[in-house]
Amino acid sequence: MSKVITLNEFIISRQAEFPYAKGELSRLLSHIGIAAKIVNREVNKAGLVDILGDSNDINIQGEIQKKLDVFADERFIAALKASGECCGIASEENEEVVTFEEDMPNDGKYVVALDPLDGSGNIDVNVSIGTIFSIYRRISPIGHKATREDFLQEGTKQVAAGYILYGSSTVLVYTTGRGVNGFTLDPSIGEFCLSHPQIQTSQIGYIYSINEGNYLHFPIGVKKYIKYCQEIDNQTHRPYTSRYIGSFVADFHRNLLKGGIYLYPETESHPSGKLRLIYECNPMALLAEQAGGKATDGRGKRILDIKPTDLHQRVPLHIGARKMVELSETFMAQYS
Ligand code: AHM
Ligand code: MG
Repeated sequence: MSKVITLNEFIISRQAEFPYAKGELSRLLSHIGIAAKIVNREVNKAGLVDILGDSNDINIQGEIQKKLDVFADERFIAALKASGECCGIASEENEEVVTFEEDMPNDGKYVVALDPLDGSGNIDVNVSIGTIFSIYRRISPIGHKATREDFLQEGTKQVAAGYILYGSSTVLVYTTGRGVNGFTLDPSIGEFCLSHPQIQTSQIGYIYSINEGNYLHFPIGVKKYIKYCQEIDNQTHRPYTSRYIGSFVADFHRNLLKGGIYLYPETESHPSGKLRLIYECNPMALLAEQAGGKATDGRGKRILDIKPTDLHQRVPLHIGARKMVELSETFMAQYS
């Protein structure tokens, strides 16, 4: 029987890859793993407990009910704080940077950007949802509060990124810039175990993922690319399969393993696309590139090279198999 490698064993075994590493990033990643298990527990019993109400609802005990995304946000913030290595957090749930000024010395070297529970529309209907995280080395001086500037760094500066998918099983996938590895939670022992070592994605896939309900509002280049995906051509395995869950983490994970492209282009209601650069697109772009894929804004700009100007900034996204992303960009260049 082959030996099971747990997430913590794996993190520690990889620490030596970083010269002068003192284990700080390892500790941070381990704490993310702990928060993931706690959130997973709540996600799994979401249908049983009264946790799905509005954040402002008062339950029968007179307590304020928390929506699962607020709960996840609090859990991840608590875990990152407990690690002692993180001095600030930017999250989809919080307008401003979260810092720990009162009771922390602010000597953590890292900041973490977070979408604590993505795919919120799927929470109460038992469809996969996920957490996305992105870790940067702070640029503000150690000992002071983290600043917005710590988060407004290009995606190329990420030291680690990953996601947790709460699906038919719970999977944690992460990269520290040396390949992508995936771990599946074994509920019987409560550990994430290495299940997908060194993930590589296909150069060309046969799945396209986009919310086609918005078709009329897409740029012409995207419309033409969708039509290309739907055309019949045996040699290029077309028509491709259309798959869209509406949970970015789940759609990305499927395409990463099976080969495909995910698109969220600009539309009338979302003129810069819908997804957020700092805590949705950048971490996934790093994972995609590390797995041999590609991520751009559809107009020739690499996602990881965009200099963010706002914590919650949105950006159009074409991500996945390298050749599919490149072809979608060719259509955009020609028609849009
Ligand atoms: P959220 O952060 O509010 O959950 O929104 C992000 C989600 C992604 O998970 C998903 O890919 C996308 O929104 C779906 O959007 P749409 O319903 O417009 O297709
Ligand atoms: Mg989100």
